[in-house]
Amino acid sequence: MKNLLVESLYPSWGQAYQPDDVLFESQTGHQHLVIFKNQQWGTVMMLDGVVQTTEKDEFIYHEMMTHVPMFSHGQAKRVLIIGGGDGGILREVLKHPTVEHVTQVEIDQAVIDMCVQYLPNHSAGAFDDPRVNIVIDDGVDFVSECVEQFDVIISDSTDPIGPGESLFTSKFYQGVQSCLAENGVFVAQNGVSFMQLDEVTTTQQRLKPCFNDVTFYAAAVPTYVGGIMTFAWASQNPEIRQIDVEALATITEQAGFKTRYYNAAVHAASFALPQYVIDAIGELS
Ligand code: AG3
Repeated sequence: MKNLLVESLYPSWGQAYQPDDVLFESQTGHQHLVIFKNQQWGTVMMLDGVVQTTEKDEFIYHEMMTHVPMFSHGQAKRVLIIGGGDGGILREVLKHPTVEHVTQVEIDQAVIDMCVQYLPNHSAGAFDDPRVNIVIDDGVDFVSECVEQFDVIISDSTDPIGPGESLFTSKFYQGVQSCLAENGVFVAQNGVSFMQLDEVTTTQQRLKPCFNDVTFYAAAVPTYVGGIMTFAWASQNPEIRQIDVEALATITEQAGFKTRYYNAAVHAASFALPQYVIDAIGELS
């Protein structure tokens, strides 16, 4: 293998890709964006040297970030997506027949444009859906000033370095709290827990003052190397995540669309956390 593209996330260890063809590369004004082809993973998108998404394994992340909060809520009509410029979350959200309106706030127009062009199956036409309103803005500013309320809010951010950093702050979580409807659910990508355990404890500490129920759920996403990725979960109503597997199975069946990773049993099991994560966040409520 030659001319490898090495992920720069961790200082002394990482993953490397052989780019067969670099489709796009530029400094967008917000971050460094590169999209390339790789034999194993298909088309890959990196921001500031960190793998964001690949054609081959994107479904795991996008289904778990979307269907866990959406099916737990059960009747989400209004959804807010922060980040997610590749359109993968939007595509999954729109599969839910309950959805009437989606607002997506992405800071970087270039990510949307280049992903529509080079990763078209991520959005699969979702940006053209009449239920969707795209806002190019900073996520923290948007939630701080927003007067609307949403049933589900999904934060599909980069790691807390560069433009993604503000999406892990108390200010952002306070904004999310203020625009989450009654019985609403907030979820956020929260890093690979074995490698980024401080992210789990920091998020827990910052979410706790704003929400009655704060926890994490997990899934292993192959190209987010280092073990399981944790997703933060926050809501004011602890009952929302107590939904049992059978009830979930009925709801998912009624929704009438197919998934490739998500199912009711995976949903329920994803809230089981390894002991080192439980110990790090203290007693779970
Ligand atoms: N955003 C999350 C990428 C996180 C990578 N971090 C890591 N491996 N620790 C993905 C955007 C997909 N829509």
